Amino acid sequence: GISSHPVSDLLFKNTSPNVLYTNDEIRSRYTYRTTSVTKQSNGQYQVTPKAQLYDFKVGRKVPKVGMMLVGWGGNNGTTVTAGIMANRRNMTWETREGPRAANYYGSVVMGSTMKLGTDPETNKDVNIPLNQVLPIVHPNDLVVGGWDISGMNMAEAMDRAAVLEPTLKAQLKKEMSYMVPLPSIYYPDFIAANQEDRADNVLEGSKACMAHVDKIRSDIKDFKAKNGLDKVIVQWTANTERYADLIEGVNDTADNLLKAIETGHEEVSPSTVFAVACILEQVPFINGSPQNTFVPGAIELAERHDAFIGGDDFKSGQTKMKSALVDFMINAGIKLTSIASYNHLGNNDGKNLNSHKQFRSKEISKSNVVDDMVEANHVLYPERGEKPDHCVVIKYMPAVGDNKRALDEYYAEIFMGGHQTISLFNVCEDSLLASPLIIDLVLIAELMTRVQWRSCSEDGAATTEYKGFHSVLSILSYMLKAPLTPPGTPVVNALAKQRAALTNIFRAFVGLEPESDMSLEHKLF
Ligand code: NAI
Ligand code: DG6
Repeated sequence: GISSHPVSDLLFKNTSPNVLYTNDEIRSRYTYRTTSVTKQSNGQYQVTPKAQLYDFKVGRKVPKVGMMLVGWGGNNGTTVTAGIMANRRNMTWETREGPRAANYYGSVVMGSTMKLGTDPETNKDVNIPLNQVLPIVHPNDLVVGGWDISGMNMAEAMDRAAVLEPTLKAQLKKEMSYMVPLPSIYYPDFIAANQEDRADNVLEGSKACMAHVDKIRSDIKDFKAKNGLDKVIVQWTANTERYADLIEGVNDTADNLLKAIETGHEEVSPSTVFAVACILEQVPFINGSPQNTFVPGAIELAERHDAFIGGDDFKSGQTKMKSALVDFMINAGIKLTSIASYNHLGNNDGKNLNSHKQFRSKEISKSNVVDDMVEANHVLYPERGEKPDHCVVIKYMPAVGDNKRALDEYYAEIFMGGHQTISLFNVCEDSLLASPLIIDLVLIAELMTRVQWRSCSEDGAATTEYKGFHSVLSILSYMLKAPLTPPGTPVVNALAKQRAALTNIFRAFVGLEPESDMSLEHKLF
């Protein structure tokens, strides 16, 4: 039953006997209902409803958190840092369109709401901000730091990025000029050759070594100590790297990967070295770029250390739209037959992607994002392996800077051999879309470090010890183009499903049923 512990810091209280509020935790007992399906020899499906009881507990104490970014001096790094500082100080600034004020638009945690339930008196839905469902860190309280191979201070780097208004930058300039990225590791073979001229802040050595792992670990420890932090989350928002070759004996297992780092194998990328350092330090590490940072050995290492990892590649403009639109079309019974995705951009990301191997990493992450939706519909796509043609083009056009242009044509077959063509022109201010995702990834990853679960039998007796979620945080999928999932588990790209998974898991932690949108209360009377 409900304890007498204070719930006054929470926006709502669940009166169910399945939820218990203690000083330190919210505990819920939750029945997870699924459907087991087996195909009989006569072709008929046998369907069996299943119910599994779980206990969840979520720590209520919101910790002091540091966010360390790899690639801090880049467009995303400078923009998210400036954005947090501007919000923290409630800044306003003049633009030619009038005054603007700091906000967190584009953050699903800070800017969206979730239906809590229905008010019986008014019969209307009650919606609450997503960040009020559970105790979540406020981004204004994040302490930001990180590494960059460019030693430019953050004020100058913010100018170089050319994203924010001069009137805002002027207010942030002084404080940001004292922020200087830590030296980073630079293995030139992994990013485009055209990045070499900014690499003036690098640690000695041009291939993987344990000294680099140790240095990153000590940077994290120092940052934590210096700022009095309870936790640190690290995120890769540095340049897109080329894929690392997957080689047996090198990066296929945790032990081989550690050995490969010790012996300086050339197929270990900087991002994998960062991931390994964070895993060993038990600090969550999220990859915001498309390369295969999480080689099998890195995933095994994370599992071994119960460390959280998440990735890959922020899903900001074009792909977010794609994973909503394709979901709509295919679920509407419309046969999508081709997607042509063209984009040009003029920021440093675009410059780096001008190089073929780095482009290839991005092409892969942008191309696989409709596969699950297509595979789920064998009515429209009856042939094995049948899928829409999908082409991704990226061109570097310096003049447009961070204002990426994304042009998409969706071509579909409709009733009786007809066609539907949807053309989209999406002008995405790239770093302004990516920055709130960086924040969401940190806030949700941090929350997951405070969640524990155990299984129970039907009579309610615990059958396992409490432990954390699986190391691979697939709950972060909504923010990512190529979601990493625990080995052997399916990838979900459809945007609505990703959001439902996120909000329904949050609901389970506070003893609420998944939102079914049945609204029977408005239909049965
Ligand atoms: P950027 O090029 O402005 O910033 C990247 C920064 O990383 C640069 O300052 C560079 O000096 C630094 N860097 C490169 N290698 C490094 C290393 N080994 N260690 C530390 N720093 C290193 O790029 P931007 O626009 O900030 O994007 C960052 C990444 O995020 C790119 O990989 C991009 O593809 C990815 N991304 C960006 C999205 C967006 O909407 N802006 C969306 C999806 C992914
Ligand atoms: C060009 O596509 C450059 C890329 O880095 C993208 O800007 C970035 O991955 C965001 O892509 P999307 O498809 O999520 O808008």
